[in-house]
Amino acid sequence: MTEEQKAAKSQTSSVEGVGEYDKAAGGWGALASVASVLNRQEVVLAGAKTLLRANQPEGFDCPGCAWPDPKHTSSFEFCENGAKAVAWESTPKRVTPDFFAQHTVSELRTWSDHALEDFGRLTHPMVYDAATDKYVPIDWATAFARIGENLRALDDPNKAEFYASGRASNEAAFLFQLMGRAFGTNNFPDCSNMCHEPTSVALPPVIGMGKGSVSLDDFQTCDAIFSFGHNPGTNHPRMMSTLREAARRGCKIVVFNPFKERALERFTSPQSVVEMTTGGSTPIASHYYQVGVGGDGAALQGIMKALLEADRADIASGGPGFLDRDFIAEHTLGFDALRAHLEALEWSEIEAVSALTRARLEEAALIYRRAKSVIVCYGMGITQHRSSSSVIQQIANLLLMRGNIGRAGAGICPVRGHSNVQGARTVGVAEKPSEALLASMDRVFGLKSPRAHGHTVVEMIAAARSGAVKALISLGGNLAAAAPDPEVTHAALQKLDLTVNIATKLNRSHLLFGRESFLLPCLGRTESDVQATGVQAVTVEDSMAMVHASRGTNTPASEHLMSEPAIVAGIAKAALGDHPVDWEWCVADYSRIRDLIEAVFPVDFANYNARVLQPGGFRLPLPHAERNWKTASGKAHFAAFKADGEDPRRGDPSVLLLSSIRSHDQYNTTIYGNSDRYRGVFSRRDVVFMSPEDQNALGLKQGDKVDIVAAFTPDDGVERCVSGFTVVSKDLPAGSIAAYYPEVNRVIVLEDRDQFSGTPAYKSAPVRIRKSL
Ligand SMILES: Nc1nc2c(c(=O)[nH]1)N[C@H]1C(S)=C(S)[C@@H](COP(=O)(O)OP(=O)(O)OC[C@H]3O[C@@H](n4cnc5c(=O)[nH]c(N)nc54)[C@H](O)[C@@H]3O)O[C@H]1N2
Ligand SMILES: Nc1nc2c(c(=O)[nH]1)N[C@H]1C(S)=C(S)[C@@H](COP(=O)(O)OP(=O)(O)OC[C@H]3O[C@@H](n4cnc5c(=O)[nH]c(N)nc54)[C@H](O)[C@@H]3O)O[C@H]1N2
Ligand SMILES: [Mo]
Repeated sequence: MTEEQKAAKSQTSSVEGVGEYDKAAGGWGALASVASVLNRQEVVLAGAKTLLRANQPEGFDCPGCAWPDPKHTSSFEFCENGAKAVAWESTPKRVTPDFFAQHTVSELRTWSDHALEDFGRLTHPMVYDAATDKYVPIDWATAFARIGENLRALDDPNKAEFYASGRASNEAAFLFQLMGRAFGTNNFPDCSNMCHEPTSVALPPVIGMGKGSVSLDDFQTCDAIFSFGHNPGTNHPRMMSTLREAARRGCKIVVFNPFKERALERFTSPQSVVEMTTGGSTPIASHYYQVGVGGDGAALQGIMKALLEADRADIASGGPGFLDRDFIAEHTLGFDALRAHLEALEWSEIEAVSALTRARLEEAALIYRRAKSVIVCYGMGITQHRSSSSVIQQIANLLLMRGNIGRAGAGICPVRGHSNVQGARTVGVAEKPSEALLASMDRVFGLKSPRAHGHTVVEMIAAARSGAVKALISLGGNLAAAAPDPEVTHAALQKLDLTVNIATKLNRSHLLFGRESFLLPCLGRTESDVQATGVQAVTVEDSMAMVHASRGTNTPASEHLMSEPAIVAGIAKAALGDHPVDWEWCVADYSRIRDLIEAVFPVDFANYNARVLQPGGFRLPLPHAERNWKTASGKAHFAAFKADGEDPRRGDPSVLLLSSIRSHDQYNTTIYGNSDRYRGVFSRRDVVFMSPEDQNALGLKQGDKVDIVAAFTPDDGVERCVSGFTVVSKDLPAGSIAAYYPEVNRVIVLEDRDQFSGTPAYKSAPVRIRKSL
């Protein structure tokens, strides 16, 4: 019996596959789960050996997440979900031309996301054949030539879109954006647009930089870590070592999350012999606040309001107060306006929206002010709402009030998703490029880069829907399944004339296209990449701006694969000839691409090729970490909260807010398996988590089958609904419910997004629940 079956069996619940997980996160359960994935993917010895090379100096960067490694030189650090990501890629299973000969595209569309990817790695370049409704093999040269012809036939370069998912290396991403810009467009919709885009747009105006300011070292000296809306036990398991060490030395860990996430409560380190052999674990959160979905802006303002009230009282009684007044005076603007804004807020409003009491928020404020140095970490629970950008600015405000940015043990820590999502942005994959980037590109390559901004993901979908764009080249990812509102998105993708997917595994995006569709299989991170001058390494940037090399060692999944840089170069040459570079020359030796990156970013990437060879790589400059504020005024800014979007419930308290989350057994749209161990769900994903209070109000009980319906039907008049979900009781704030992404994307309408960044409000979809018929 597997660990999961045992756990499921020991449950008291009468609902199939639903129960409690009463152990700490991590531990033997994590090891057992890895063994089971390795087995399912038929990864035996090769996979296990591959694992040992993850995040090693001579190995590859783990494709699992963007959390940094201790100097990227440590001994092997076990990570359950990193292991799954590696096993998923290094599987011996193959999707060959024979597979495609057996299944029409129409048939494949009826398969689940799990089933599509589970067949293994793509082996040959393929092209869609409308006559048979099948993908058929094509040779690389012909594929490139036809793609080039299609691109050249567009009467406007802005009719093409260049989508990137955050796994591509700096080298691949740089060539990709060079190709797009030389082609004449800034249409670079990116997975970031669905992820940490609010971080990238909200932080530059207030602290001068859209990246985190902390390094791993800061976690060793901070006195408190505030964690908002991220689930590291599942999504950044290596972060658990950092949190565990902090907790063990007495650092306060203060969590804001509607769910009681097990790993944030207690964790057994698979690295700890003592914990593993004695069944022990380490409590992680010292304080847990179950904030209502979408309530973080109110909670943060409540903490700041409480801090100001305590500060005023302290000053009145002759104390020094609790703000860093010197820092505020020397480094910031806008404090008085923020103070006035916070003072005018009603506690009743803060309590209603945050679902937390004034007393609890005062307690959080007390922990905050008692800590000398504080780090705030946050993830998708913060970035995927209607007012995410403004909420992130409240995080910056809170830190600035006590000078908690730009000194040891303190700072802001957006926890990024894809392993190189930050790097791809750094090297130019940006739909709203800075003038500095474009000027530099023009200088180095003799281009006249377009100045008009390009499309984000949501804007791209709207443009495809209206027929304004005709071609989509995707460097990885699964846009069709990741984007909101498949009702609209899928139809929009099916209006395109040209679809090109550079991918490792088959997914839904490869099945939703209009006329011509090419499927171009590429090497993965774990595989050895040999070009004309020999074996190549690529480089990536982690969540803390460390750039380091990654070198795969596995034999490629098929002899027909090409590397991502080589595929981009192939398309670029076919579309643009040798303009503005000799693409083949670049790809023959990736250090030439790094030289070009250095030429475009001479300060950040100075001596790129030499420095990346240093153990652990090098850190990109982070001026805000040195209190050098790259804002228009040269100061950091306090920015009062603006509810950019309307109230998601539109004033109707009976509307529930649905947060769409990841299970423990998935990587974004890649579904490894159907369980979510820590939340007590086994072998199924068709569940909706709901508090007993909401169930009572709706006359429901655990096990009932329900439909989830978007509360507000979009302009097209078509109701957005998903059916047959089973109610599972969870300790959640009333009015907050949750279910898995991407199954519920249908009820996330395109209009529901952060107004500033365009990021879909995946974590607060207004919905109603009705009993299934
Ligand atoms: N194994 C694995 N690793 C991954 C990924 C994966 O899918 N699987 N995805 C990668 C990517 S691209 C990303 S972006 C990251 C995602 O990593 P996370 O940021 O952890 O993303 P989620 O799992 O979507 O949800 C985050 C947490 O937010 C909480 N939450 C939901 N709504 C709210 C809210 O309104 N307020 C607050 N405070 N909390 C809320 C949820 O309960 C959950 O604990 O992980 C990366 N790493
Ligand atoms: N409802 C809801 N929707 C969401 C989210 C949510 O929390 N809720 N999260 C959003 C977030 S944070 C993100 S980042 C997006 C994710 O959006 P994407 O990044 O577009 O999606 P992924 O699922 O990560 O892409 C998986 C595919 O990438 C391909 N792939 C894997 N490895 C490689 C590689 O090395 N090279 C290439 N070329 N291809 C590779 C495989 O074919 C695989 O099928 O989804 C977003 N969508
Ligand atoms: Mo992400």
